[in-house]
Amino acid sequence: MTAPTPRRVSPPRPRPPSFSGRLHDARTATAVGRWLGAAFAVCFVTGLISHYLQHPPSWAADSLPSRPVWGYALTQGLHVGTGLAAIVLLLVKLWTVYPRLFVWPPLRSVRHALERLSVALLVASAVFEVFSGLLNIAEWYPWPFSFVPVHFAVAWVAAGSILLHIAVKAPEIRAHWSRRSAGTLELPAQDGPDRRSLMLGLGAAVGAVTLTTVGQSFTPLAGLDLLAPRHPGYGPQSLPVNRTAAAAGVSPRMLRDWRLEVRGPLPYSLTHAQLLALPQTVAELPIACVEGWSVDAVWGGVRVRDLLDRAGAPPGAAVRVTSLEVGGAYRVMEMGRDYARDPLTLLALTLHGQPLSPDHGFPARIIAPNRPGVLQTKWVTLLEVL
Ligand SMILES: Nc1nc2c(c(=O)[nH]1)N[C@H]1C(S)=C(S)[C@@H](COP(=O)(O)O)O[C@H]1N2
Ligand SMILES: [Mo]
Repeated sequence: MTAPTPRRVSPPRPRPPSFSGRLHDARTATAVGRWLGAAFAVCFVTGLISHYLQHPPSWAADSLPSRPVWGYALTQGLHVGTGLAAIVLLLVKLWTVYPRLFVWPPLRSVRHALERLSVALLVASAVFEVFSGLLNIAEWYPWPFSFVPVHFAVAWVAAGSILLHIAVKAPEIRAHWSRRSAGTLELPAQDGPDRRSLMLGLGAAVGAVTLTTVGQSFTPLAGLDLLAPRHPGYGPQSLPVNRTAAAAGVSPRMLRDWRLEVRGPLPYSLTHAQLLALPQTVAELPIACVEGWSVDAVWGGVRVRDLLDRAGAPPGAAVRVTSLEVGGAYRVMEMGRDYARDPLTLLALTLHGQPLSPDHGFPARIIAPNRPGVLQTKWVTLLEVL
């Protein structure tokens, strides 16, 4: 007699949850994904515009467009507006496709593993972009790296993985693009009330987020601006402030013997009173911050090109502007020829007819058309002809 061989007990196979509703199918994923893709495309293009206005390649630096004057306010408002909408769209899209995490077996082939890896990269980079952007507009930086270069670099990762995802999913996207596209046997392709409700809810959520924040750059809707971190009318002289004089370490003592120094072929310096005695220009121009708020204001001051001409600058000259501020990333700024020659580019001395408040850059600041807020240098002390 032989002992009975012990029977092998195979471990129970995990039973994945099953999802049968229409809200997790390819048609819903496509319907939400189209909007999300559009939002990311707008964010990417407007982000590139902002990046290249701030860091132009040397061949383009002299001929950046200074018109329309509100160009940067528009592109940056779109960037932050579509970025906020993308948070809602991304969360709904992830909810729609999360059952894919339970597909068994998780990895079927090398090809399938690569496809899953690209989706992991897509989700991680997209989540990082929208949430790092959100924290940036709230000026909260709970990370050890510098926001701008990392947000810019990860944008390329997100853009690349979105394009790859679209390419991989092209047949499914095509099959589910329109409401009447062919469904599968188990799930006919008509849009049921459940999917319509989801899309309506999504539209309402995106609408609510947009309406309660867009007023920070689109001032006709400023009254609805309940959730944005900035409000157009708040701040000294009815204009928000990103970095106060105190935060920048600019004290009244530093301003006591203030003079504007202009270096060039014919260097000179001017006191505040001498600057006010020069021909003044008034221009209505927006401050448009990278963080998505913008406000139109009436600035008065001396044309930068007049100051450069007086220093004997050649007509094609660019200019380097330096602030009194001691540290800070925006202490020194360069401006190419077309900005420097623009008749609306001012060394501003007044705001809404009053002397600049200390937080707005007293005694003098740069204001130029179609220019990122970070380059509208405050507390200017030195202009150098380049
Ligand atoms: N010297 C200096 N200028 C600066 C800054 C700064 O930090 N230092 N911040 C810039 C930024 S980010 C913006 S949006 C505008 C804000 O201008 P406001 O404070 O006059 O509204 O100033 C710009 N000028
Ligand atoms: Mo800014």
